[in-house]
Amino acid sequence: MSALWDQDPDEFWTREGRARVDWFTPFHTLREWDPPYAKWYLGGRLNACYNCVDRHVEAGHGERVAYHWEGEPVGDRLALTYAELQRRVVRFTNTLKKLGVGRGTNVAIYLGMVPELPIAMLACARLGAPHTVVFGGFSADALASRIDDMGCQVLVTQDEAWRRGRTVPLKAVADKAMAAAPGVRRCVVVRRTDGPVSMTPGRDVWYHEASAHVDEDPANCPCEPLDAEALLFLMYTSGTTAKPKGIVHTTAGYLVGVATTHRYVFDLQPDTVYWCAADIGWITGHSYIVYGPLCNGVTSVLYEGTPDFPDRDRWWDIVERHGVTVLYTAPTAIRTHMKWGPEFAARHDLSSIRLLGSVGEPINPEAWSWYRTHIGAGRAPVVDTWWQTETGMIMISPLPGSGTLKPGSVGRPFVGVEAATLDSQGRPVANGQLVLDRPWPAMLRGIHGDPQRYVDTYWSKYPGHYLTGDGARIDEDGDFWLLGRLDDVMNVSGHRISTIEVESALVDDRSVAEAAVCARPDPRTGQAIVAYVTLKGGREGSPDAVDELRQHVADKIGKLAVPANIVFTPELPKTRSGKIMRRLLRDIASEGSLGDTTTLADPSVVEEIRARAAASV
Ligand code: 6R9
Repeated sequence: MSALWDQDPDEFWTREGRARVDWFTPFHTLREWDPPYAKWYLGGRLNACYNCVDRHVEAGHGERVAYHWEGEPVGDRLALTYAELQRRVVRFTNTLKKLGVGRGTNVAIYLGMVPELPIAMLACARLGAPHTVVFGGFSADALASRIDDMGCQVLVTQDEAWRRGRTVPLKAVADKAMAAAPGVRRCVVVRRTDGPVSMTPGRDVWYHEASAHVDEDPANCPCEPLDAEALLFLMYTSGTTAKPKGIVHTTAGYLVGVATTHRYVFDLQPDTVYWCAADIGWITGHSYIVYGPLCNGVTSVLYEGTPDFPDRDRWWDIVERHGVTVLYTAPTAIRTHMKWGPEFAARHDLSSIRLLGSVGEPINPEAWSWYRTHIGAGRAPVVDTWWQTETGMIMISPLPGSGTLKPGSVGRPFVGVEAATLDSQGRPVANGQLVLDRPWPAMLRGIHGDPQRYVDTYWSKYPGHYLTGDGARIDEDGDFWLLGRLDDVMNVSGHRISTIEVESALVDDRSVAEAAVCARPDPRTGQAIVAYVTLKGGREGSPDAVDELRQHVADKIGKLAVPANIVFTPELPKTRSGKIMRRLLRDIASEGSLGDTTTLADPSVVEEIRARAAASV
């Protein structure tokens, strides 16, 4: 495989651009780079849905399974072939058309891991209607702000989602969001649990009713030929301010980038059964459950539930039944299985597994070894893949069969990716800020509605270099080791959450005077959120106050952002110029040494907080 790395990047991406994707009009120019803006495959016209669905059917692969869908309730399953996927996508597309969706209509999708989720995304792509998928764990406020920011006119949701045998009322949350974001004209509701929902006449329609008499013939529902740079979707992600950023991904470069990396990193073979156990609501799911695997025409598993329902061997039962050959998941999930013990995996025959992947946060060597030993029978390579919502595709990763794998290292940059580590002066060093130096096909095209923020966030610290926000070390062999975020972004169970976003949610509670948030290491979730809170009027904290604040953060952002610890303190440690000393709070939370405290305005505050932190829940 090392031959892959030796290729000229432009030749490589030209060839992959032709090989991975079918074009309605071929591209004439590989790339235009007008820093910090890149365009790829200029002049080309294509459709992502056509490439993910129709062409496979036209090529005679209609009977191949696209998704083995596993519902959370045991036995609730569906083998969706490419032909059946095509019928369902056409049906969804025609239903959206009836509701006035066409090229350029923005659509928000708030669904759990049901087959209609990829189907709705593909229907949007077929029409040239950009989508934004909002993870089902986000709150009404978070959903509303995304709908508003993108200007979505249509929302697709479901009655309720299954979660560990209970139901989560997605439509009720969507109702609240639509009340706060009145731009939504139509809401399509997929029936899943048949639980109670309220429908607003004129706005809300049941999908099964609206689609009842809709044509399923692809011949009458052509895929729109779209410009290579047509907006495919926005994915909102946390930055270093309270407002999430709408990361812009366009059609051709994104599709070629994810299909190419998916093919090489996961060493696809004709018999590959691939399972990425992420949620489609995150970039990992977009790139490596939907667009990459479908573009490559592979068979994937799509699972609705959690790893421990009804028992802790659920994943391994799925692997065994479908003969999964490639499994791609996050370190936090691996550590959870590790905590439960290897006996659950041992109940099943996992001998089909050939390759294991990891993504989302640094994987500690213990988890890496456990994964390889207990899931990979001690022989499957583990590829640790580094990338971001912004990069769209895997950027740094070992390639299977290309040399020794080092537990904890993400290996080397992918073909055509130039990565470096810089010190604060911008000089290359062995251990520093990870930057990317050359445009790649799936790179973000900007932040929706905020070009200045795009420049400020990624391109101003080191002009000409894309700033990842991560720290990394490069060893003597040129292998990369990721060291975590260097900015105010936390990583909890592989989910990106900004400290400022959580602080704003806390301060929004009427009882809170001031709040500071940081992360501490956590053996299972990687990081856990610690909040230091000063209540108004000198009030002391109480267990009720803790519950209230946790609920408030869940309402403002979602349960994923709820602090693990809340430390009430009469004062926050500040510099003489009034800045909160976050580093100090991080040190306290991590029970590390406190370092330099000489700039503190009132040193006694620290001891007080330390004592309270030790006693916090
Ligand atoms: C794909 C995804 C991106 C941030 C990234 C980094 C962390 C992702 C990693 C990793 C170490 C890996 N990250 N993969 N850190 N090793 N293999 O996760 O996107 O949600 O945008 O998060 O996640 O800190 O900057 P996203």
